[in-house]
Amino acid sequence: MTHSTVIIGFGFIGKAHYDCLTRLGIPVTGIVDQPTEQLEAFVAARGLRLYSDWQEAISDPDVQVIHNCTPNALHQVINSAAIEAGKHIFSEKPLGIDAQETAQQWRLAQRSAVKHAVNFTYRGYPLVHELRALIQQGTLGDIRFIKGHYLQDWLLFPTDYSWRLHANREETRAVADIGSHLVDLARFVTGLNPRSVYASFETVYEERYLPAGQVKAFEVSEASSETYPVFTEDQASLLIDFGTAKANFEVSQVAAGHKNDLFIEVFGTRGSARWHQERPEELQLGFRDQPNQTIVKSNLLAPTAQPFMHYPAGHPEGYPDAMSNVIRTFHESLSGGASPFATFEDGHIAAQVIEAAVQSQQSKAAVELSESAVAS
Ligand code: SOE
Repeated sequence: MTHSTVIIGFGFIGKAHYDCLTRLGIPVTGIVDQPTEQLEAFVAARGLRLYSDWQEAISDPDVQVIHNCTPNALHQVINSAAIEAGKHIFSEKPLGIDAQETAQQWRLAQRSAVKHAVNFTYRGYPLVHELRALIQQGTLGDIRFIKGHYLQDWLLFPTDYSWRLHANREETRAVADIGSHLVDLARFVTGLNPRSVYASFETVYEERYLPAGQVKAFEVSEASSETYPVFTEDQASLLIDFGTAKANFEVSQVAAGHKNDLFIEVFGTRGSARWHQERPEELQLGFRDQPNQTIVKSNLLAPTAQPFMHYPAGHPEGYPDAMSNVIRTFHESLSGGASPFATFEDGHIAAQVIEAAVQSQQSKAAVELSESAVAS
């Protein structure tokens, strides 16, 4: 059974959701965004409704599912209203701008019958599920160390522009935008939960240049000579205590040459495993007492990984496929499907790590997470 779905926010990520939903045959019935000529033509050509605001979409009785693709500061208010209106909600990450916002949403979600998800896209790759299965089977032994990075260079120059750069002092940027993925990925594959965080942030450019004209996501735009202040971090180092395993993570949006370089390596007492988002169909295993191996996507993957591949071995699948896998597992759950996707609880735990990182940066000491993050 499919559920009629509205996308709120139709920028880069909203359009990506639209593509995934369309591919999955899930009926998108409407969109909420500023009514430009281009958007009006887009909805008219597809017979979609263009809502004047998000409140109108959420109060529409014909809508069953909301995809919230708005900027971070709007996640809480829209997600909460959707839950209160009894709509299933698939939210972009981070779930909120701080752990208070995410705790409130997680509490609301627990009291409601609606399904809730946060778009931690990297859970949607078959080799990530393979890594999780190998760890669960004990192939790597006891997990003792996790090393990871998420490095990008799209904000390397002070003339590079994104709405994310206007985040206020209370928000984080690189850590919330991409560090949150790394934290979620580590939790997902190892099953371990973060306990404390030691962090060091750096803002390379405290002042940047406004763009001269309209900006398109991920396109280099011309800069004006007008400057604006930047309050959030361009890069960060995080030491996270996952209880029986320690983790060392690097996060940067100004790392020259790195595009969407998400990497994780998990070290156990019997072996290690490495996965690299830009080579998503390979998983490298390392051993001391047998030859190292590279596992590639094929129908020999674990049964839990196979539903995440849709083409035969040697036919590469990537980011849009992973995102559509995550969206698919969420929509399947509306009819009883049980494949794991990130829920508001996972979004809240990621937010607690981010908040602890901010506090650690300020206090220059490790910060413990509250009990609720380590309980599950
Ligand atoms: C930009 O940094 C971005 O699109 C993130 O917002 C996404 O979450 C990540 O998957 C790719 O990079």
